[in-house]
Amino acid sequence: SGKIICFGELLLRLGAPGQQLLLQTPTLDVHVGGAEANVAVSMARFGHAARMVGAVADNALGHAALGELRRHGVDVSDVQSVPGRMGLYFLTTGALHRPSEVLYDRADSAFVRAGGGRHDWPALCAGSDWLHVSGITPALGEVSANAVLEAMRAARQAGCKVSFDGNYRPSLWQSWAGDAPRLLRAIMAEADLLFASHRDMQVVLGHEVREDTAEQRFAAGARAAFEAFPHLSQMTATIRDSDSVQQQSLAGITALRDGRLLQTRRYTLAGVIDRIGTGDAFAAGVLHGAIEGMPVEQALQFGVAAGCLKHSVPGDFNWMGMADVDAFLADGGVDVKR
Ligand code: KDG
Repeated sequence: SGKIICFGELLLRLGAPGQQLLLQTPTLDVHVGGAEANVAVSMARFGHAARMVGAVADNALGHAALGELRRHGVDVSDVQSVPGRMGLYFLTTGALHRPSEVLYDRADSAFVRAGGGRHDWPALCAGSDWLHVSGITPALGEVSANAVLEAMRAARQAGCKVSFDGNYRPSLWQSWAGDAPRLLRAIMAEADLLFASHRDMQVVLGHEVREDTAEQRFAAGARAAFEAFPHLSQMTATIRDSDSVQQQSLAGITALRDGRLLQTRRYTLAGVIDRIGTGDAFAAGVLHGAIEGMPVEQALQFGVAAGCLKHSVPGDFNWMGMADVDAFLADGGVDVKR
């Protein structure tokens, strides 16, 4: 097992129960989320020493969020409690062909105000094997973006590997005032392991990736990533299909620098309970594979299995552990395409 630090914003999720609309529900279900926290929880569940780094509001909401992470065995001693408000998001779960909707209420949160908190990055990174960050934090503003870069650079200096998940969130990038392509380029250049979809690469490229199929779009994005980042040896993503909300299909895909695409079989998931956090469950699975020294194909398979299982668990966190993933995988398979 390994030591991983996850840096990012913890959010509270307020969801309309069942298939209700926010407009009609008198009650809301509260869950704790935040993409990097979701990864930290999965990693702890897989038996790694996971440490969350960041800042939360110094009030009952922030303390509750920390309590949830502790419950999963995530070390939260480097999440600072600072003045300000917790970032929130409201969720309406989709039904039939009505997609789910996320409404952010996170502007000027305690995390953003504190620039993610003040941390001794060299010391944190020296004691860790991996740092995991995502494109959500830089999309929150310049101060957060600089904090991500600082963390990543400290990690590289300390010989701690860096995992970056683009996690493209259009509503956050739309309000970004600066040069987003340049920023994301600088960030991705620091990553050892890159999770990115063609949508993340569109931000980097500053133009659309036009291909017919999801696989082709991913491959085009990966080619662009390999051109832009000579040190990168692989790029990974999930490919999903969301025509119907209750039935999803999910596959894991990795492009290797030598031009090969590794793709898992596509799993069809009927009766979806909750698909928020799928990408994070997947990233954690792939990271787990990397830490355990699995071949890329096997790590990809483990990641997609974890992502599939997340669809069965309410909330953002994936409660599934290694035994659950292994049981799921008894049924798995990877196709190698040229
Ligand atoms: O990946 C899941 C996240 O989107 C969710 O936890 C909320 O962190 C979040 C965000 O910023 O969208």
